[in-house]
Amino acid sequence: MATLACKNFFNGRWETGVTTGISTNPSDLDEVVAEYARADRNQTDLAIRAAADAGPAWAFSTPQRRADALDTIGHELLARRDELGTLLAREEGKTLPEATAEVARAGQIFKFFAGEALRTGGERLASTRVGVDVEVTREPVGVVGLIAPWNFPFAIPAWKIAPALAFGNSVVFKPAELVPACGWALAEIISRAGLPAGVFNLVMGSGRQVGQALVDSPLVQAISFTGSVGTGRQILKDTAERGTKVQLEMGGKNPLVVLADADLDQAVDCAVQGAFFSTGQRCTASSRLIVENRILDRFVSRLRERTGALKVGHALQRDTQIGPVVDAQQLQQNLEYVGIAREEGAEHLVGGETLERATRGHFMAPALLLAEPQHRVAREEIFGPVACVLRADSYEHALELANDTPFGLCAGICTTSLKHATHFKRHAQVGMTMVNLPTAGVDHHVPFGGRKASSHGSREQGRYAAEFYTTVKTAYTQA
Ligand code: TXE
Repeated sequence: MATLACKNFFNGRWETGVTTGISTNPSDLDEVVAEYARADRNQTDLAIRAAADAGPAWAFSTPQRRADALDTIGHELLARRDELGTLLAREEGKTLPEATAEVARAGQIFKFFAGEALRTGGERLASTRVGVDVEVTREPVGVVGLIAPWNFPFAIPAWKIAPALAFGNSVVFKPAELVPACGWALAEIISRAGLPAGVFNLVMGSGRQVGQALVDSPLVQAISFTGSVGTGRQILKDTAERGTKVQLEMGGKNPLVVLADADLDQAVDCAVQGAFFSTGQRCTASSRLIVENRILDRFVSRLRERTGALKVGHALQRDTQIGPVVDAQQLQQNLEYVGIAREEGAEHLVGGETLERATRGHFMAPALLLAEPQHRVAREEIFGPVACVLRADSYEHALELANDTPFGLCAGICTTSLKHATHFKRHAQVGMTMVNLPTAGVDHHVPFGGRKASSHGSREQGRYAAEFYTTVKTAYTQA
């Protein structure tokens, strides 16, 4: 397929970078997906300046204008889901059905926030003083820097860009280096949606140059970041003195508890989907399967069989269930973790080796290990198709293990007991819980985010996104 030429977009114009980079297809390393413009700090500063200049007029634009623009973008994403899904599958490596669904979800997110632009309201309260009115309203924050990872190259940018624009902010968007073509394709749609020049800007390049310029700029009032814990914490430190508003979505080490009373088929389905689909490259992936002792053998034997039978291959092939790992570094990290787990004494149940296919790609057999809670494979985010099973003596023990992690994004339980499901929903120390569902796979219209080391700042998505993308004003009037 043809190689795309992708430029940056700032101040309403398409611009070349200071250097050119490429992205390749992880299913076929001989295929160059895109040649893209890489900006440096100076160019990023120009984009930030353009966003700052365009900000005030956009902030006072009518909600109808913002709603119309977002609706146009959402409509086009939905209409082109197959074509853009193919691009996503080529550049990131998720399977075609997963990729198409992601593009559709990005479209739905824009449509949701088109509605939110019109619904932005406030409150009017009686004052404690006679003859005084109090109004509480929401205003845009200003210039927002949006830093995205590679694993959801349409959906994550969508759930940052759409609310930012809906509430009247101007945007500088930096996609991850592995997926520039997806970022560019989204920007290209946004560039034709009738926004004034400078309101939306795309700047591609490295985290150290482009990302850091966003973090360091005094003109950027808010940063929304999704990525690794290390980078997220660094951003928090770097912005602390200026008091930039920061929202961080970082890692997960999500538990799926399987109790002895669970519907076994359903539990195995949840585990396979949650642990291995999207090649395990989801912050919501179920990487710890905490199984009650009484069904451990039966569960493990079924899960091992299902895992071993998963079809790993080229993301565009029809029968592929698990696409390739995103790049060589991530593949090496996954393989290293399988090695570390074995050295630490975990039992290797299935998978964990590289696979040869007709094309040169980063193919890996999903790996399953029977581990102990203190093993690194059970504590650290791996971000690949590597899951471990942990034994639990009882529900109480399972809950304790589920919460025994520095992370707190999501937690699932498979059970037919209402009592345990209800208790788990209340006591799991996470931002999202799932009962008889995989931990991965969430709705776009409700809050997304976690606790502990997984997240910082207010929630993304749904109506709760207003917390981050607006600032509240309290106005007093003497009648
Ligand atoms: O993340 P980074 P990477 C985890 C996962 C993965 C690891 C590394 O474990 O193996 O992170 O992935 C930009 N200032 N997750 O390298 O480096 C960077 O260019 C500002 C989990 O992709 O955190 C990219 O756009 N920005 C996660 C974004 O930050 C900087 C999803 C994320 O990059 C920057 C992705 C800097 N100094 C990775 N340095 C999840 N749980 O969802 C980098 N960036």
